[in-house]
Amino acid sequence: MKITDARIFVGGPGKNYVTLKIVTDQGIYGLGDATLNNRETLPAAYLRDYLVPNLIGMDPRRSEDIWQFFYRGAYFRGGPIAMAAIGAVDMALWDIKGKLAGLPLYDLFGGKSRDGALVYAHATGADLQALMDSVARYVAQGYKAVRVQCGIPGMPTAGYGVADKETGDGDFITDFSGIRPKVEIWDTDRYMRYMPDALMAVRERFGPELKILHDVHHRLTPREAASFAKSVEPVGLYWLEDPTPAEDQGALRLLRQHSTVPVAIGEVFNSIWQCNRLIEEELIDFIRVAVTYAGGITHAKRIVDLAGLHNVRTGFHGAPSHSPVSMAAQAHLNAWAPNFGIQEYLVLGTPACDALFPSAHRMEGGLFHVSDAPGLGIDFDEREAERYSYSPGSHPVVRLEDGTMWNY
Ligand code: GCO
Ligand code: MG
Repeated sequence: MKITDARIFVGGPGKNYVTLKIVTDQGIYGLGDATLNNRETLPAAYLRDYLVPNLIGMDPRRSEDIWQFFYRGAYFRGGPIAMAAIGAVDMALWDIKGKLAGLPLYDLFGGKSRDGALVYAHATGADLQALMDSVARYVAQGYKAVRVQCGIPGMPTAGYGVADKETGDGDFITDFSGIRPKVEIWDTDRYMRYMPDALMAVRERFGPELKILHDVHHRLTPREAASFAKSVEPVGLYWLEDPTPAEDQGALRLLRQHSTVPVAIGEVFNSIWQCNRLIEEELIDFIRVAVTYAGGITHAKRIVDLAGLHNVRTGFHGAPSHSPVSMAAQAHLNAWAPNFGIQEYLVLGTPACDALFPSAHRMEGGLFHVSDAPGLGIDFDEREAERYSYSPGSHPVVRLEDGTMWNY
């Protein structure tokens, strides 16, 4: 069996999805997602210039060797761009493998460990009242877990994950448009004073059953994070996400010594070497990698297995940055993983997305039900893709009030 063609598409409804389609001499094809938010042209170029020319003629069944060939063979290994490109190839090869076997991927991993996978949605509000309304809408739809972010009185700009206007459904998506980033101003003291009470107010309004998550988005120092974690303890959070910038694996030791709040980190990681210490020292409770830029199913599964040895559960990244292709890959891992925790969920379900990526994956009652079609169980409509093209974007940048650059 041989790979005869590999095509890359960039674009999608409101997003620059990077979709890879690998075609074989047996008519079976596989799909992969290399979307890297606001740097989408780079994994696309890495695929086009380096990986695709090598893929032609390879046996697609040898997904492990192909992964090693591209990873070890690069000499300058890793990084989000290369790993997103390798990740897309890997997903597509697993998709082909599943189609060849006539089995959904979860069966190749070891079979289903659960029927539906718990997901969480993003609730947000410019103020606490708007946040409450947003949470109420998700609860009414059957969500059992909700991430909550809200505006802070006196904060110069809206802050991470916060609606700066009435969005109607409360499902706020950051405005990434334009190549020059928008500037947000951040004030740690205001955040630390206000947010614990706001989170407690959500707990009091919605009761003990709702799983409440909160994302600090890398904004605190290790000492601040430890102090913040202590102050939110009475809320009973499901998790506290990215309390500190993720590069420093030692930063969470202080938090761990002072608090038992569950910690989730890892959406920016692209290698097991960025989280092995966090996992082995049991400094975290949830690992947040994404199959996209963590090198595909082959590498993400290694991280999940290591995590399982240390009581660390999964909480895969699922921001709108990911196309339904990598969300499908994660859905198969979620169905199988003995140490599954929760899945962030925002992508699938819009009519435009469903038209571009048809599938039988479905959400019901706050649970994600994976399709039992062979492979990833997702398709890609190339004619529909012709409607979309690349549009440049940028993450906002963050400064303190005196102008100092801070972490977005
Ligand atoms: C999350 C993330 C995202 C990121 C985004 C950056 O928890 O969902 O923090 O919202 O900000 O993926 O591109
Ligand atoms: Mg996050």
